[in-house]
Amino acid sequence: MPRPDLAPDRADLAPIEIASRDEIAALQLARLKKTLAEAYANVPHYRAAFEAAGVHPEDCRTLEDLAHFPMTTKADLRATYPFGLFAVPRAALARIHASSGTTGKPTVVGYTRGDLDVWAALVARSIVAAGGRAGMMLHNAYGYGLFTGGLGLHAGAEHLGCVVVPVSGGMTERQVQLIADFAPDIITVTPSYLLAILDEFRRQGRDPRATSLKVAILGAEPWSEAMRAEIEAAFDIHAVDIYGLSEVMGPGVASECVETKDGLHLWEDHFYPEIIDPESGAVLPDGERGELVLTSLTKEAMPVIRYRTRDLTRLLPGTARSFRRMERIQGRSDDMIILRGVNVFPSQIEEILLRSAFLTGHYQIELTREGRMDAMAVRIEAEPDAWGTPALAGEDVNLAHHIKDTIGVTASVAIVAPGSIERSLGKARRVIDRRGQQTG
Ligand code: DLL
Repeated sequence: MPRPDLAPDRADLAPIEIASRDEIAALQLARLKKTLAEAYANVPHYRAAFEAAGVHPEDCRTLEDLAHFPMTTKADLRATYPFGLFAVPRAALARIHASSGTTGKPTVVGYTRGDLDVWAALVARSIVAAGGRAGMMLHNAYGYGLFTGGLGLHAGAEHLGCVVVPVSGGMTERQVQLIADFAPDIITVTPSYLLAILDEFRRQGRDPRATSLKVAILGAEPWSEAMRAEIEAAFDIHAVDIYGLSEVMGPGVASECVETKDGLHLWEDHFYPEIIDPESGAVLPDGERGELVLTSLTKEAMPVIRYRTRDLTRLLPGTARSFRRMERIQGRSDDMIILRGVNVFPSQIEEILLRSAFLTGHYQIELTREGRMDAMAVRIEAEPDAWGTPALAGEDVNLAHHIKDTIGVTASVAIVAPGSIERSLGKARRVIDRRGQQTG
């Protein structure tokens, strides 16, 4: 049976989503000028950074002029920890979120009541783009707490008028039980945790294709087209991509439209995107791959000017909406593996591994140093039905060849038993780099 057509009616879209490019640019410029002026007036860090760069908010006369303004990095957030980039007094704040960060202090972000309203409206817009409607039930398995995923999706779903089931991550057995008993239409979750939920369906002997679910809204970590195909087939649902980051807001900065599934439309009325060359910092033309840099256009508590996301993508013209699209994030520049001089992203390896029908999306990449040579070992779990059968014979060697042919790096591939790779409740840890731990 074909999956239901979930494309929203044009009447369900905000007028700006289908406005002309000129209208969008005019709105962006007006909002950008205001944001620069407020950041300069209210945040000492921005005033100092603008002055050091010899620019003043009034120098921004066109959208392209933004390129003269200094960029902001995660290090700037750390240096001003916890509240140094806030533009409003404490009493004007309504919420704080933070991302744990692998090293050192967390990155702290703040929201006014108005910021929370905009965020909810943009997540609601993202849910509509994914095929959601008022009245649908949404099972939210993103983690609640300081992470923006849980509360972000929650507020957006309520704003739209969905029935929210605030499950959060974890207790996978219960996730399956609640999906079976409550019959939700939508699930919001990281793609890797949805695979853990899929395992649990099978463990309980339940048919994942027989659920009430129509669409999964997946994000917070990189995933591939091959993973989309696997998830859509396994659950017989639509799987769409949602992007965001706490420094800029949280989930709902960009989202995929279910009718096209061709990358994520950036909600350009609230965020101005640029793509830069990560080495030189130069702004690149649309269509070229580089690092995504985002400027908030309406944020009150913590405006961000030219925030370097570290996420690698490219900008493409709009299709289902007037806003520009960004291609699925290939990975973060921090996660790029440099192996014997070749740059590799885990998502490229994933794309190759998942072409095999006998393998699952549970995989991990381990980097070690043998002598002075770096080595990459990939472990991937077999589908339970295939494990121990001749179907897998020679598959490891085939995959290693594919990786060598396609990406140009030598990797060893081991197909391992179902359940042997650590599951995450949120963002999966794909790469374990042990190269610093060894001497050779
Ligand atoms: O992960 C916000 C979020 C929650 C997005 C739920 C989508 C769904 P952070 O914890 O601050 O915020 O992490 C942000 O996660 O810079 C990307 O590297 C990565 N990321 C987020 N969405 C995607 C995606 C949330 N759809 C960082 N594809 C970002 C690839 C993503 N990477």
